[in-house]
Amino acid sequence: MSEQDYQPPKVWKWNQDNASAWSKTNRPIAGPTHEKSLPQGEHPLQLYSLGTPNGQKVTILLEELLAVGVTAAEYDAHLIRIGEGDQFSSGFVEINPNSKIPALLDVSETPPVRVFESGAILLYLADKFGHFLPEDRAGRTEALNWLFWLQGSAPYLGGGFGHFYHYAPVKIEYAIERFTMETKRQLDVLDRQLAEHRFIAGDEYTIADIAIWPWYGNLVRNDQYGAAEFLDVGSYQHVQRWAEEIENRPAVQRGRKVNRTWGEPSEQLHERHDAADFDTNTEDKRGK
Ligand SMILES: N[C@@H](CCC(=O)N[C@@H](CS)C(=O)NCC(=O)O)C(=O)O
Repeated sequence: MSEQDYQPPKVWKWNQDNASAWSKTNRPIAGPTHEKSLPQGEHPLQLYSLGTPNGQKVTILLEELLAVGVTAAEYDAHLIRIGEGDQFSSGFVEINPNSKIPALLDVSETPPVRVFESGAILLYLADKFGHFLPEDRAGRTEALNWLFWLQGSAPYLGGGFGHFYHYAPVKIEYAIERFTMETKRQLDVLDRQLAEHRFIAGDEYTIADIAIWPWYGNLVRNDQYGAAEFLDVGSYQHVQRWAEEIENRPAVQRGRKVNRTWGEPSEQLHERHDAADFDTNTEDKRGK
């Protein structure tokens, strides 16, 4: 049936025979599918994640915190393979009832504190350790404006544009048009802001940059969806300048490798339990 002929039925039914690449991920119900507890390492922070843009936000902030000497931000990053359904284990659902990476357990607190939603994790860590979020009310509010902007905007980029332009098995003009329009509008929002400011929320590098870069930085650096030419990303020159500056930060270079299972082997560190893992355990070095 072509998309023009499709008429939604009166009541939607879950077709479980429809075994697509995402059939282990996409379900119309919440809750666990299997009993399994989560592994736990030795560090104060236990992260359960995957190196997608939402995952990168947290590992970049953790690496930035360690880089400024916050040893209490030491962390174990455990790999959650969402294509295999790891996010539906009973242990994962206990710390994130929404079954999506990233999820954090702070075992340095009594009782341990669970944190889910990447934006909430960034805010929790910035508040807890007093870095990458201005203390004055106006500065803090501006950084949070952009953090919440990202949390509301990225689903149009990922679930909208990225899905229909890159992942969907059929190319649907209506959907690609709609989400391209919105993605380009968002890039223009960022470009105008970055024309006036070195960083997203002003002169200071904050969790707003750390949240936005994995999505829009990777996009304009052509590390996401192979859409650089299609979106004419070169025309967003202020976003380009900002994206390059952030990409050059050593903590960003480390953070983006954590829990990544695709791309160059040297860019993939499946699990991170120690700072030395970056030198010895990336996929090009493991077992050598
Ligand atoms: N709003 C959430 C979104 C998290 C999210 O969409 N995670 C995706 C990977 S990037 C996921 O875990 N998908 C698995 C699933 O949908 O079952 C956040 O910011 O943490």
